[in-house]
Amino acid sequence: MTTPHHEQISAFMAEVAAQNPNEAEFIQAVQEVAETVIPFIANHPKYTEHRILERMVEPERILMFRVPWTNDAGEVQVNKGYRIEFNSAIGPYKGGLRFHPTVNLSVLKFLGFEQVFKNSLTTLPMGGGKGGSNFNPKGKSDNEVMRFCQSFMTELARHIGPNTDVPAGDIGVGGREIGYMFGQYKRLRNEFTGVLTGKGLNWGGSLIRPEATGYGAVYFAAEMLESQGQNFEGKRVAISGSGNVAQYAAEKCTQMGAKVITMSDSSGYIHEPNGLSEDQLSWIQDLKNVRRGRISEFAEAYPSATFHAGERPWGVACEAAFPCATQNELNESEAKGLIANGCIVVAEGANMPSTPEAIEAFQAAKVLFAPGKASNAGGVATSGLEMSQNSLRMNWSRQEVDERLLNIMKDIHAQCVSYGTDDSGYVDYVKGANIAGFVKVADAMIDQGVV
Ligand code: NDP
Ligand code: 2IT
Repeated sequence: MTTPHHEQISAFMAEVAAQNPNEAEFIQAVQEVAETVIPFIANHPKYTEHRILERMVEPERILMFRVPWTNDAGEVQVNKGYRIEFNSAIGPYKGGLRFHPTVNLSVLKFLGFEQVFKNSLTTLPMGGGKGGSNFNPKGKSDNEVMRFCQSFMTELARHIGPNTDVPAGDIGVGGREIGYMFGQYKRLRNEFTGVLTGKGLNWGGSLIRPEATGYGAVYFAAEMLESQGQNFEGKRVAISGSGNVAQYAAEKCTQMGAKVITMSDSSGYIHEPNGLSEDQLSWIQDLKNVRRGRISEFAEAYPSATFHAGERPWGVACEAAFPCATQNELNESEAKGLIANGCIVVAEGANMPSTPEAIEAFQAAKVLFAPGKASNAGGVATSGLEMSQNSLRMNWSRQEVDERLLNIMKDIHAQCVSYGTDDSGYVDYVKGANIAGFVKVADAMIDQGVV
């Protein structure tokens, strides 16, 4: 890429690459920020003087620990545990825990880095962090998951707290895992406190938190469409994933009059050309959240649908796409296929699901493209609302939380428009989100001195 600041960006990235070898995902996430923020900094020398970006790419603290546990056969198992406390300039470290065999330092550093910008965009006082383990919950019994979570929390509890670091869920960590970890924290500390978010409703959780990431992504996409005088009515929507984010993105799209024609998991995607009905979506929620089965079973239960083994859903014709599974799950040729098939809006529910080349293709075609750090911020924003309710020792109604979520997503959209609109009127939401997220954290870092 050639910009007036090409040399500064290259020099900065060469240093980041040298300092963080073998961390491809982390470097990818930093590169995207550097390309948009370095040209901005060039006109705001205070950020250069205080070496803000150089400090922001270095996590404040990285914790790595052993997680030993025993399986149901009584055999000793061992996994790696991590927590990356990335930036606390504007609030306690905040961000999810991911349990997946692909978890490593690079993946968690990319997620933690993006979380800093995302949390800043929510308008709430939250710093950024991320953690997790290479533990694979698939195929494990509830008792095995419980023993793993208890062992993981036995170490993590030393480092977190409601005013220090507040973890939540991510891939492989949902209500069940948060429950086991909360129970162990309470037992170790003898303290009932809001140390985790995504809690159960009768022990400190917030209404709408389970729905928030998916709903928020759809609210954000609706704002983008509205800016072009459009809405979701009758639009065909392709969604990847079938976990927490995907399920509630599908629910909200359907409520807004769209037809959700695909969902997926790591073994393939299902295509339901008529659009998923409410009953079919409930069936998928039960399949994934209760029976913990595979998406292929949907096509066996509903003959109107087809299952495409080993494929991703981006080849279907649709007007809107929500990648809601994992990083780098939508590449350049898939992006070009979506564009050729008439896709006009893409909102990332997952973190960094589009490759840099895919993003470039979307932007070149003037597709409405929202990066995850803007469009999936509804999850952590509602975690912030859960923290507020815990501090107040009160619970807000479903309607109250949903309205706050909607307003936060509108606010994030406005911030992106404010920093990302080019001379032709096209909004570069990547640039807008990166600069708006950066400014708030950077100014706080300057105020707080060299720490
Ligand atoms: P879940 O564990 O609930 O669901 C994950 C889904 O993605 C499953 O369908 C899973 O399929 C699929 N998936 C995971 N890894 C891969 C892979 N390597 N290849 C193909 N498919 C894969 O996670 P969430 O829904 O919570 O998270 C999904 C994404 O959204 C992640 O990027 C996460 O970081 C992001 N996110 C989540 C938030 C939240 O509040 N939960 C908030 C903001 C972003 P399978 O079951 O086969 O593994
Ligand atoms: O990526 C994310 O924003 C999350 N997994 C949610 C984090 C949170 O603290 O709710």
